[in-house]
Amino acid sequence: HRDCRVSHFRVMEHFDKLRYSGTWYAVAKKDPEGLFLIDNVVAKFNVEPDGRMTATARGRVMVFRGVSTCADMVGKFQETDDPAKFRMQYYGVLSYLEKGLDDHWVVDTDYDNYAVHYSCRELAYDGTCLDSYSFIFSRDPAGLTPEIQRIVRKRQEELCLDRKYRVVVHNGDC
Ligand code: DAO
Repeated sequence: HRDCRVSHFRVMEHFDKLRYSGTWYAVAKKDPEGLFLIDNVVAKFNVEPDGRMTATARGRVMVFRGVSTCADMVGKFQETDDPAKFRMQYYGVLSYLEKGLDDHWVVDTDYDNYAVHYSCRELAYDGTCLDSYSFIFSRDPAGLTPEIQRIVRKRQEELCLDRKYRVVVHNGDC
């Protein structure tokens, strides 16, 4: 029987934000309620001189009902007791874009090929997640090797999100 309580999910051990920095292509995504980032999603993580992690992301986003555009988003990360668990404050370069404060957990990464991200926006009374989103990131926009796909699938199951992901296409739209 699987444990789907969010506080019991395992995240990356000894997370190293410097090795994590650089460009990541979103190759798959589990959407939250009211999806925002649609496709062509590329995130660039940085470590600022003061040691804080920041990110910029570009991609096709939903602006309002059925209308999408390419947008640049900015994320600033607050650290927590767990080095792999951040609070991410995000906003759009243009004021009408979505903004908010989300959990940003690095569940697993080998730094060179793949990363599994997770964010729960709303907990249920039993500690499971009511509204989550999750990105599968790849260093290579062409995707992940079968060997790494097996690792990623395992993590998706552990997050109780197996079969909830869709492919994020990169077709040069943004
Ligand atoms: O796509 O539906 C959704 C939720 C995503 C919200 C976060 C978007 C902003 C990301 C900022 C850069 C960090 C990768």
